[in-house]
Amino acid sequence: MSGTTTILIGAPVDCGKRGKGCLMGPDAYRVAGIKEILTELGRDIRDLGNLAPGPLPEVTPDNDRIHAMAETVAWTRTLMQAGRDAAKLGFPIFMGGDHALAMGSVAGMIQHAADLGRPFYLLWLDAHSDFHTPQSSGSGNLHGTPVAYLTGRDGFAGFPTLDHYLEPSHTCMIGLRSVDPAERVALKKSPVRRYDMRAIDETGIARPLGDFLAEVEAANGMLHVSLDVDFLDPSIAPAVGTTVPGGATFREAHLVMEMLHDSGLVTSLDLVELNPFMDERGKTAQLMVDLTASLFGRSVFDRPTLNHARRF
Ligand code: EXY
Ligand code: MN
Ligand code: MN
Ligand code: MN
Repeated sequence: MSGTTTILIGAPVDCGKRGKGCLMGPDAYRVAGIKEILTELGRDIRDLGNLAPGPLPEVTPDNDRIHAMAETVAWTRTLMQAGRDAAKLGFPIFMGGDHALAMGSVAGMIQHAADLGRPFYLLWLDAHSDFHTPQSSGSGNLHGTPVAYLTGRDGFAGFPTLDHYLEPSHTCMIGLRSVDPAERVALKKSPVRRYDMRAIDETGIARPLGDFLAEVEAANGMLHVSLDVDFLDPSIAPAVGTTVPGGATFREAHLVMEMLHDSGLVTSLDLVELNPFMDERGKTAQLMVDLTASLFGRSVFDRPTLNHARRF
């Protein structure tokens, strides 16, 4: 991980679905000690506080199922710019907020990588593929659409047009276990790499991640990690509105973060979908912060010779 400056960006986005509570996420991460823990690991922390969306645009949703489109567009613009600015100074951590925030955070990181002339890669750790378009979404909840938007799929009229989009083949989804039929059809036609929980059961989580990291490293890519709370098994991470049984275990999740640290490839991070209103004495918030600590190098012993981009 290059440089030591880490920029905390509070993104209390709560418009990506109907159920409320993710707006409390950024403050829960602060209460769980994100700044102190990363400082102990040698990072220089700047906390930008909680951002607010810009003025609401006049936009007409494609259909009347779509929830809070204007607010989501406003957040996308705000986070894209804030992320692009922050990335020039250090490593941005977007503290959500629901997963709709990734429309802006990842869009900003894509433009930043393009500014530097480097390829951009996305690791999507989630029970869901979030690959709906506004037309295919049955719920109309836009937190189920960011990967479709970022890869430039049709159907996002009214959302910011991007100078650069995400290459579907540079996207790796790990943890899938709730993919809607329309998403499955679209994914089958796409080179997005996708690993469901059965694949993890069969090979372990290190193999698919190691393969992806090796590709990012070979390309000298920049890697953004988008960590959805529901990637984790609900028994260890109950504070999310979209729990799906059979998620990543405590050790699988930490191993992912430890390998990401060892790779040295990660340049930005989203922490999304935490709903502190549903938490049990802060345990999910604490786990998300501890996983972030693993990503930033917390370990029992140093492992200076390991490089997980090559090992698996
Ligand atoms: N696929 C479902 C929908 O579109 O409503 C559920 C999406 C949940 C999205 C969460 C954040 O990962
Ligand atoms: Mn998600
Ligand atoms: Mn999810
Ligand atoms: Mn390529």
